[in-house]
Amino acid sequence: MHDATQKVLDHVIQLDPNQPEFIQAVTSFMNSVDSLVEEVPQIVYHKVLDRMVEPERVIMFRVPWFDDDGQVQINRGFRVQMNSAIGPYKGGLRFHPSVNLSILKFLAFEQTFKNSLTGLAMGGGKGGSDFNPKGKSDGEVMRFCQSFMTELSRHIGEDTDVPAGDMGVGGREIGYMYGQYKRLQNKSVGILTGKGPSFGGSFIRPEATGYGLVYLAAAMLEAENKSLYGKDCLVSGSGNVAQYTVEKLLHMGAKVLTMSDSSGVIIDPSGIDEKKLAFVKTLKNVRRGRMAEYAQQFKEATYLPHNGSSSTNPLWDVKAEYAFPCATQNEINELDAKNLIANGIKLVAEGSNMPTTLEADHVLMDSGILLAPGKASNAGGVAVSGLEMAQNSQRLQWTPEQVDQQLQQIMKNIYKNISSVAEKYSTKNNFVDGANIAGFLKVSDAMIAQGYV
Ligand code: NDP
Ligand code: 2IT
Repeated sequence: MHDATQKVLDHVIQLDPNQPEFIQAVTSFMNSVDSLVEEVPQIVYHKVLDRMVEPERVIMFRVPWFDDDGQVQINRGFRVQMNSAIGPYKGGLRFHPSVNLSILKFLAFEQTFKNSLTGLAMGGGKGGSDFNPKGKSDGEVMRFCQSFMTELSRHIGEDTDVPAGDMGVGGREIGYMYGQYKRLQNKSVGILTGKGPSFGGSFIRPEATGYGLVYLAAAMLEAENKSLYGKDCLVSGSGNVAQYTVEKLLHMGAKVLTMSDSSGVIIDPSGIDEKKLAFVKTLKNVRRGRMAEYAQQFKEATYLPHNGSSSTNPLWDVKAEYAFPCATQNEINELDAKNLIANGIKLVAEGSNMPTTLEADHVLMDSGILLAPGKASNAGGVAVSGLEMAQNSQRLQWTPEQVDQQLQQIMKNIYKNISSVAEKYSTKNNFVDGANIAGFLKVSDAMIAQGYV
């Protein structure tokens, strides 16, 4: 690494040594953009990298709420407003007990470059809470969301910052937060995306991340004269992204062998078909149950509970052609990556944000397989969020077909952009470098043009 890049990375580590996820995301990014320090010297002159790793603003607040026993509970709320160089801050809210500043800064950092790749005018942000929605009643979730929005409402706006969902935040939570915002501000404006279609939500937003992921993988495979048709695929997770990834893979004629949740993995050698997927959707979205039930319902499947002491995940040790991690960060470690390669995987397309550890990344990249990094391959969700903002500004609602068409076009454009930037600045098919460099060039150009702010 060049001295100038190394200095920025060292400073990040020195300032926040206890933020491992943020350091990981910055390290991976710096590895890609390091070569630009000579090619585009103004990024050093204008201290672009130094500024990019420092959020424009971090908001942290207390969220008190009443549980069903009438006891007051206290959680932490956050919003990281990372970068507004190309548009209003935009990015999801995550409700999960692991949420802390390190995780939200890594997600907001990734989001900034991802959003720039969509071609829409959106800056980067991320927020959420360490609130655990698991096992909470509907009333508890509503009271939490209302309290969370009571504070967040002062910091967001349709032209300032527009949050959406992420892990633990879906249509239910967005609805409750939107209702509370409206009550506080007496305004019906698009301050959140992922709303219900009857109150300003875009069609295809729930599907968009998973569908977009499969569209991008299809574009990559097409360039190699390959396709998804008839191929065995691995999917992890069973939430929003995983469900619609499986759905679109089935539309494309692929066979899906696996899904998972935070308790365990299901392996179904006969394939997860439309009927079984419908079962998973009801199980996870309506009954909020565990994937273990899948193997009770469909006897051909095996359920393997996560074993805390195991250093590998059995899901990544199933023989298949293509893999779609759609659960959470660092879900593929070095050994998992080696298992994937040993089993003949040809493509890994990331639905989750930063699913691979730095070591796993090296294993996958060195193996020469196709690796689609999250900031490109999961950008379909935020892209349709951008389309929802456009519809809200127009006070119009486009048809599902219109939105899906635009999503397909955006994912094709992302593929073309990251592959041509990879060829120009790195090596053919190095989509990690392609995505990082393409995102960086667009955001840095806007930052330089706007002076030292
Ligand atoms: P959901 O909350 O809907 O689903 C998350 C899924 O991952 C659940 O099945 C959950 O299991 C599982 N999971 C969580 N932690 C673990 C773990 N430690 N080990 C195994 N499985 C785990 O979230 P999303 O589907 O929205 O998000 C998934 C990923 O995609 C995240 O990385 C998110 O940042 C990313 N993403 C999401 C977008 C969106 O629009 N929603 C857009 C782009 C990226 P359980 O049911 O047990 O909790
Ligand atoms: O990680 C992501 O891109 C998201 N959670 C979606 C963000 C959004 O604003 O739609």
